[in-house]
Amino acid sequence: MRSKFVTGLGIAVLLCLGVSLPAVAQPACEGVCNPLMDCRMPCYDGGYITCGEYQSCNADLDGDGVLWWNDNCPQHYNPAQADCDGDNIGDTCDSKNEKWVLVSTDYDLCYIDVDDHLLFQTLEAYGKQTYTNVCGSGGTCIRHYFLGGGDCPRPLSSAYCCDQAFPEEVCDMFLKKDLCGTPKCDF
Ligand SMILES: [Ca+2]
Ligand SMILES: [Ca+2]
Ligand SMILES: [Ca+2]
Repeated sequence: MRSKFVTGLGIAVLLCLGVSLPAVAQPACEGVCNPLMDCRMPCYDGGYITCGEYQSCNADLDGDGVLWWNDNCPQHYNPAQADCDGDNIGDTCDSKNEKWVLVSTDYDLCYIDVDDHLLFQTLEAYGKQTYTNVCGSGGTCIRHYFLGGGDCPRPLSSAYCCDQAFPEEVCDMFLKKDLCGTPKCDF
């Protein structure tokens, strides 16, 4: 009882004299600090500091005035932060800078059986849609769109099957012809 009292009294005296107790061990700065780290992260580098003092946290590595966390191209100088397609990757570093806008729809220029099932079971008719890219290098692509389909008895001719599922003029226009055009859209 007496020894505990003496120990407590000793710590109280040290604190009153402004003597610091040993700090809790911190990880080495070089081990924990990087451009993605919170600048308040405490670490050890010859003294107890933070990643901010170590100058390796949430940095503006490309010097465009936007810190790493907020920079949509953290390793490319792009102070305007332009992002045409709105995917939070800046135009300067966006490998797929695409925003496709539908510009026209046609009815009569596509495959009627894109899956090649015409002689077996299924008819599928497709029209085409033309898209243009309003971002980056621009460009145009063509996309199929589904018009309709129907089942076809196996022994009947493909032309007959088509006429059963669609108006004759539709079959005449695009039976087994892929006139959708290229390049095909990859979406
Ligand atoms: Ca930056
Ligand atoms: Ca940047
Ligand atoms: Ca983008």
